[in-house]
Amino acid sequence: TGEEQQGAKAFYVTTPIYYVNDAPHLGHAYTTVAGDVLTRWHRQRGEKVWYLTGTDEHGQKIMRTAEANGVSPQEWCDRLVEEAWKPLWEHLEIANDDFIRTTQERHTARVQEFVQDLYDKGEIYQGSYEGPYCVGCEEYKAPGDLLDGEGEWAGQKLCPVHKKPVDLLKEENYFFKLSEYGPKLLEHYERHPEFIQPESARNEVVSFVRQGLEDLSISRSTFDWGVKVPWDDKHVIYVWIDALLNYATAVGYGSDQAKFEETFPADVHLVGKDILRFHAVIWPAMLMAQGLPLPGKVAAHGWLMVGGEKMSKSNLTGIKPQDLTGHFGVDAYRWYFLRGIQFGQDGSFSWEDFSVRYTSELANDYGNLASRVAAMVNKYFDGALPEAKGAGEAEQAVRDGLAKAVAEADRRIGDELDFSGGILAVFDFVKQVNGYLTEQQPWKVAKDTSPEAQERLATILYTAAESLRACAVLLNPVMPRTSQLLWDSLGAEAPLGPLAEQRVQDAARWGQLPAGSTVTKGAVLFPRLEEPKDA
Ligand code: ME8
Repeated sequence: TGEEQQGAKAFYVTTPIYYVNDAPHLGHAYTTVAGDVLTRWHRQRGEKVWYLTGTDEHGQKIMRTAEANGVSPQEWCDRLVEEAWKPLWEHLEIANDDFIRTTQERHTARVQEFVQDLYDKGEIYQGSYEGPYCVGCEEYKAPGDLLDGEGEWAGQKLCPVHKKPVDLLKEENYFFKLSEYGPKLLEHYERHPEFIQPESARNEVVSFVRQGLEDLSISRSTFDWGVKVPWDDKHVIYVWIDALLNYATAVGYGSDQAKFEETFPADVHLVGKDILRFHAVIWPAMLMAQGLPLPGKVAAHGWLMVGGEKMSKSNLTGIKPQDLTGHFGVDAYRWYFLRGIQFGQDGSFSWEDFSVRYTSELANDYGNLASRVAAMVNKYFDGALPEAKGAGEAEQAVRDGLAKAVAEADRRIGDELDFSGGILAVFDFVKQVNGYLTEQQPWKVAKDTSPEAQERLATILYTAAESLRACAVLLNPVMPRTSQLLWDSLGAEAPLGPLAEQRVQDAARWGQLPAGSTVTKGAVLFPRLEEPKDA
């Protein structure tokens, strides 16, 4: 759009690039939907935004999975990306601008250059690593962090995340002088308290770095599914060094300087708390070593839990995102996890909780408001939005409520990544408008045919419809399909233009829907739920 300045820095949002050892589950979708909502929110502020997601395709975990399935790692990755990952993001209406795969040449060539540069600068030296490694995490582990195995694993050490035995490595590696970056990192955390969110995550990282950092092995020499170390092709680059660099290579690092400067560094790296240290310690140290600017924020969210454990590819109990969207719809799905879980905290999912919230908040509060208003405008004014003549105290209270909802949602979602708080602010406003209608009783006012009563009726219905106009705008980043249905039902597109071009900053400006707009009894926003099959 014309507002976007050519050459201005984009607001750059990333998700982790996910391992393609298996299909995506609710946890991956949680991060990616959050990023999408943040992206769409900033777009509706009129900002230029760049939203990146992708897949992490190297390393032992992928290699072993491919072997177990009797195909080459590359074939396995191609299949999973095309058949599972990209289709899910399309299904969930994820508006990413790019999708990076770490096996792409645009990535691998630049990763080699980056690592070669560090080697030339003396930031990398040769050594050997002896110690535990968890292939599930693709992470070198500190012996003190491991659990003691029992039963079939008696005498073995287990990864605290995967609860499975770790591998014991003894191999030649190259090391990055990470230990030298502790003081600089601490200084950065100190000067930029917003760098790690939430507070608890920040504290964890600070105390971890204060204990002293060890140098990091950045290559592996006992398998070959990875990017080759350019000066020693018996080694492949450690998958995490390869992976973190996606945030740079995808936006033109080493290939398109203009694009790189317009985009890099990320304003927000969204991550689960499992991979916080990689993003808040290793990644900034790599950037410092190369003299590149650091990201604005690493935002760690909590885990979706199943039966008290982190939901993972192996303990999903069979729930796929598609099972939930099939039952509740894509928009309700996008809404539910952000509405129900405080971003940063762990949360769990249950069909029952989802059903209850769907029915009370989406169908009864929001959906009903939209259908009632459209029905009354049709019944009393033949579907032509009436003009509001004069506003009383009750109408002023609605306008004030809207102004408050807009300011609060904008601050919470756009600035603080407090998705549940921001969504709640909008839904409180929905409740307020419902309360307004209950008090004003337009259906009773309508029975009085006097001109004063008819004017009053017009004012009430206009107030409700104009409130809904704002709800469609504010909820569009979260629920784009239903917001469009509402936008269409209010006849807003013709006078006001496309929904995605409505600005958050203008959402509270009263009186945008012109009198005479054609209000139709559109599709039901949130249909009554079918009984679950097993109920
Ligand atoms: O870690 N709850 O990939 P990954 C919430 N390739 N979020 C969850 C989750 C859960 N139970 N399970 C997974 C990797 N996630 C690396 C990343 S980035 C340079 C490389 C989400 O496939 C969450 O965002 O294991 C978590 O950080 C990510 O998926 C891990 O995905």
